[in-house]
Amino acid sequence: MNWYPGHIEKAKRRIRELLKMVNTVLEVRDARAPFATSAYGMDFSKKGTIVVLNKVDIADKKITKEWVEYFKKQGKRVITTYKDEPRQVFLRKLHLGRLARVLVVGVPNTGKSTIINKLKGKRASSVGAQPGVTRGIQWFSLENGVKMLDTPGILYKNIFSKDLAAKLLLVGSLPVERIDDHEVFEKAFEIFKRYQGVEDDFTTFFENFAKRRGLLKKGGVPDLDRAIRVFFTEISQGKVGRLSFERPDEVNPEE
Ligand SMILES: Nc1nc2c(ncn2[C@@H]2O[C@H](COP(=O)(O)OP(=O)(O)OP(=O)(O)O)[C@@H](O)[C@H]2O)c(=O)[nH]1
Ligand SMILES: [Mg+2]
Repeated sequence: MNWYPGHIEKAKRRIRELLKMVNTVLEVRDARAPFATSAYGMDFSKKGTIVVLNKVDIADKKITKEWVEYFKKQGKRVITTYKDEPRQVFLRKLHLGRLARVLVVGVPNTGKSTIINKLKGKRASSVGAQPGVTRGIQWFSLENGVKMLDTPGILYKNIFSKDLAAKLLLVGSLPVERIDDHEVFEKAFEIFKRYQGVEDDFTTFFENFAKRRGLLKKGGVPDLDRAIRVFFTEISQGKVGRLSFERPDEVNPEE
């Protein structure tokens, strides 16, 4: 299970260098799986770090509250947001000082560029539904001398567990078409079942999904591969409903 485009390794090196030039880090995580979407292997302890739980519009409200409490208990600054939150409301939460130098980091597809665009008030950085859209590193100037740096999504070189891969798939940080290990789909489906309260087994669920959507092969046979692809793409975009995939009490408190 490896999706590790060359630009990620390069980006990690650059981010470590750029850390020296900033005083603030916005660590953008997906509110649906804030542990799985932490910025792996980076040490931000010397910077003022704000954990941004993004996409709360498609996360489970109650579980998002649990996560906010979890991060507060750890002594971290945490804010929640979503792409349609008014700019002024978001800015107030961020509460950036004058001349703040801000590095925006996170795993692919968590909404880093969307946040920059909101703050810039226009489409300054490219945004896309698939992971790995931002390839380069770019400074953006805001009012009050604030400068922000958009960076490409980063990942572990080796994703160490299928559970982690499954959660990254569910939030769209790993591209569904790059997953070659069927167990990752099964694991992701188990997580979906647990949070959604679905009873079906894997094959029944995807056969029914394929039939419902008309995803059929010759002879009317359900096309399971396509059904899997469509389903996991839609769930990552929140089209299956407001769902979270991880709760604080499941994760190791050491982080
Ligand atoms: N529902 C919802 N979708 C969001 C939100 N923020 C971003 N998105 C969508 O998530 C996808 C990824 O957004 P980007 O801003 O490109 O994410 P990124 O973190 O810059 O991604 P990379 O550059 O690939 O690392 C896009 O389709 C956005 O429209 C949000 O708050 N809610
Ligand atoms: Mg981006």
